[in-house]
Amino acid sequence: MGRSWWPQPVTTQASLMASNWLLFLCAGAVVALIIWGLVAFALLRWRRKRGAATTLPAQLRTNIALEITWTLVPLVLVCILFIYTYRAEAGVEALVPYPDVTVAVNAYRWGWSFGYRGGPTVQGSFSDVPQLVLPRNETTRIILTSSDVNHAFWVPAFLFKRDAIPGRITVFDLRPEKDGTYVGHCAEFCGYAHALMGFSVKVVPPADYARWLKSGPS
Ligand SMILES: [Cu+2]
Repeated sequence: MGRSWWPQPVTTQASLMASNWLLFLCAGAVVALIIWGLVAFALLRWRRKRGAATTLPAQLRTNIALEITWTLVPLVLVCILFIYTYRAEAGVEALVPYPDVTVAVNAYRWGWSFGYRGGPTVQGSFSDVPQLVLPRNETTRIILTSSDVNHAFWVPAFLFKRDAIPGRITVFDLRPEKDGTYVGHCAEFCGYAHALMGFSVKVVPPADYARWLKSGPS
């Protein structure tokens, strides 16, 4: 698909977030167009005529119908956005009963370890950041924690970020739908080498993943 100015969701969960974002964008654009239209109309319709005296226009006091309208319309709009956001987030948070792959992700100062259930544990270095390999169109359960301070697991292409908190386990599912290599990074300032705390995610066909799991990381 190539580079795009529009975020291209890579996981099933990211698609939910992307469509929710699109809904907000459209709702905001419609509201902006109506307001700019009304402002432009008022500016043009009631601007002072050349040479006309400066008199104040008629001053209105209360207009119950108007007051109710401009209270109810935003209220209804916010309620609709709330419901759709709630549904999108519930979809992102949902856990399948039997994930295909389980990876224990541990964040530490300053790096990541990826421990595959029934497979290797991968750890990297500053110059050679670790890679999280995931099978395409399968659900991977991530069990996230930290062994020292707060970090955050962030993969921009997945439109997803979660805090890694010491003493607490955070569980989520990822289902990538597109092969490729994606950038990941710690998104919680955690000390002087925070900027070097990167990783990458490589999404591969399931057969390649099975082969990789057997032979271990190269
Ligand atoms: Cu960190």
